[in-house]
Amino acid sequence: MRIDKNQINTINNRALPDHRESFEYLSNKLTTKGLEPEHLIQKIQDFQIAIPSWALGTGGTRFGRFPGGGEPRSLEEKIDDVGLLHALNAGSGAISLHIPWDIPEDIGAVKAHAASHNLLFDAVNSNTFQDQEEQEHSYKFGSLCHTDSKVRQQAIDHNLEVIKYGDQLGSKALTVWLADGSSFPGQMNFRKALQRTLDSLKEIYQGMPADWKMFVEYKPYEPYFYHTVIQDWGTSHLLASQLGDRAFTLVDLGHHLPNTNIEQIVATLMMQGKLGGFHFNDSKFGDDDLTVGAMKPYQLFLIFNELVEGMEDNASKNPAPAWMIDASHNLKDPMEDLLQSVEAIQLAYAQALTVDRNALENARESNDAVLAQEILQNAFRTDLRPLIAEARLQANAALSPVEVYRELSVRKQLVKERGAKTLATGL
Ligand SMILES: [Mn+2]
Repeated sequence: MRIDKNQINTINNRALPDHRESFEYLSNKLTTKGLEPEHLIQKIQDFQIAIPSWALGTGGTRFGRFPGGGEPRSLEEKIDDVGLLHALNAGSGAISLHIPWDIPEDIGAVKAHAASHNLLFDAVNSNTFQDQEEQEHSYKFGSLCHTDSKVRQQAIDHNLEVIKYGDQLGSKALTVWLADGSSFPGQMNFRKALQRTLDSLKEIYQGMPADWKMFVEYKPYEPYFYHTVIQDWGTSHLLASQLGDRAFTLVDLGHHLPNTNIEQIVATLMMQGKLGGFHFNDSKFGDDDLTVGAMKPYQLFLIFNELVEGMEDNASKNPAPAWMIDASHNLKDPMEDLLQSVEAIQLAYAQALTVDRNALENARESNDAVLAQEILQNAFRTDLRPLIAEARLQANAALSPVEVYRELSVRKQLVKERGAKTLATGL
């Protein structure tokens, strides 16, 4: 299924008078503050967020999975779904593939298919946290950290294979997330496990094309519950630093212990030029994979405040981070969930762009905590939704993506095309 731009226009037109009024009001407010609405719109349009191929099916928990019907049955259909999202919001112009769930069979055809939706291939993701059929060695007790060199070699070879697929598709980065860890004190030698992981990563790093980057993701617990080999940003940074200039830390918002100051982590990594990528999601307790902005929109804004500051004052030459959503949940239609997530990200980004940085810096230098809070919360509490809608409108996308998605009965159409009992590969 493809959405015709005329269908979007027809629905947009109905809401246009109301939108014009809201946008004009906001536009005047922003101009008075010395901001240029058109400049902000350009920045929002340039900010593209990659959709992971595993988020298009209904996710599950370890207790169950409740598929919603019409899920993509193949890589082509996953690309179609991201194409639908991009047609609606003009902000999801890339797809992030997970191997081996999405092995491209005909590279040329897959590339052409993505191009027909104006989609690029973002970072590719390896998987050594599951055993696949026909796999010789098990990852039950780890992959890149395993005590047995044959298991480590199998995991290294898998990553090199993922790079090969990604290279053919035009990806420029590999994201490595390891489940490696232990569930019982004494089970694993911390030092040996970390050393073996570093040695394995070095082999993968050396196998990357010269223009590729490696993103090393961290996570404090789960699936193992006593320790994980790459538990935090510091461990990831240590590995990335020893690997080389093209290795970076990847921050996944859900991979922190409760109340961790993620915005500070972002600031520190950018100061070191070592922030490679971002996985967006939201959480109440742990790696909950909830819709971005559903729980803690102010935290998301504070994170973007650091990201924008880091990008505008880039003395460390941190490369432009790769932006990806990493979420999939049980309850919502995954497409609607992703539309909401992209909007929340764009909104937090736009809000951060409107922060008066000079005034904030002056408040900080004079230790005026009250004024600093006023400046940040003033930006956070200004409703920029008409600005995001205008950015979409100017890009021929939907003023209100979820509304259009529902009005066009996209899910119903997908169920009709694909069936009610399809199951997308993924978690
Ligand atoms: Mn992640």
